[in-house]
Amino acid sequence: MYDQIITIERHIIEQQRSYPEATGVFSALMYDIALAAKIIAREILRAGLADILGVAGKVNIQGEPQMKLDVFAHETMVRMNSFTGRLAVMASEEEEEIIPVSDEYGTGKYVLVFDPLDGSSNIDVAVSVGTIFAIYRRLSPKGPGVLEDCLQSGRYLVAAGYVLYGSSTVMVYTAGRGVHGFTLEPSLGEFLLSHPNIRIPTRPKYYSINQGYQEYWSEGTRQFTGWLQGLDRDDPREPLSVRYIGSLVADFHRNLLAGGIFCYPADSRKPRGKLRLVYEANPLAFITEQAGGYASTGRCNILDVQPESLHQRTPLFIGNRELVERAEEFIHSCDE
Ligand code: P6P
Repeated sequence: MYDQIITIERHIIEQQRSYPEATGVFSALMYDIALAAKIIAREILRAGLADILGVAGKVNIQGEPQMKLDVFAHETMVRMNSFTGRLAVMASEEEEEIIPVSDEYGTGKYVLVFDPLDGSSNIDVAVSVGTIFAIYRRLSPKGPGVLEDCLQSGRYLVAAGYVLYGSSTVMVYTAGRGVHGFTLEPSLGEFLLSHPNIRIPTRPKYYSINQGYQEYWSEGTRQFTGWLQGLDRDDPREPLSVRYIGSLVADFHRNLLAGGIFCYPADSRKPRGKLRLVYEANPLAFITEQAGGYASTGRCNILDVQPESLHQRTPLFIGNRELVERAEEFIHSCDE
């Protein structure tokens, strides 16, 4: 029975064996992220109870004022990666500027960008939330990393992943050799391999979009969603079920496992969409492509977009390739 228990640490080491030149630094970086995920998971679980049990929910065990969970997640990711000498620089959804790594502990060859807790507004209603991360090799030659290290296109990603804090805590990552999912076994404090070699199902089941914004959509997006619902007389199809949680990682994870498409299009109020290119769309696009799917802005592959600023937004259509390409066709033919 025990030879079937594969921890994320063992999995990363086995993946590392495929890279003869590997020095182990990348593997150690992935452990650091997995540990940060465990710390964040514990706090999220406790935060809910703090409100219910009335424990000193407004001060933490050090007697400090209780942080907002997204700040806590951000601080945890930064702390777990600042003094390891593995990174040149970090960037977070929670910080306007890049986060230089202390020279005191040496700077490494990797770059880590992340959204520490996406969808955190959902916590109060016990909806799943998530951490999203992406890893690049540095471009700058040495010393503290710079902004350009964080503005690489998704084509240069070394690894990407997310952690879903829900009914269970699931960590999914790719290092360019398939997509692998691990479920946290709280009694062991270990992420155990639960979803080896994830492939997006050929037959999609769901589509995810905020239908409430329909009046702001472009004609192309409107016609595309009509097609998804089987309403296009010229090209009738089996209607897909709509599922929209309003928490990106939760919606993405369900569609990755069950098949489908998640859409956050540009609209008349948000001409560049809402979601962030660098630390949301790019990592999820890399994972999707590794799982046999595709991610687009509606006009081109997300991974080919050259970021111009750290927090820039992008429209996002991500999931089954045939659905995403159909979205591109509607947008290409209907929108200017
Ligand atoms: P809307 C949460 O605020 C978030 O950033 C993503 O997690 C989610 O997919 C999206 O925004 C939901 O946005 O405009 O539909 O509420």
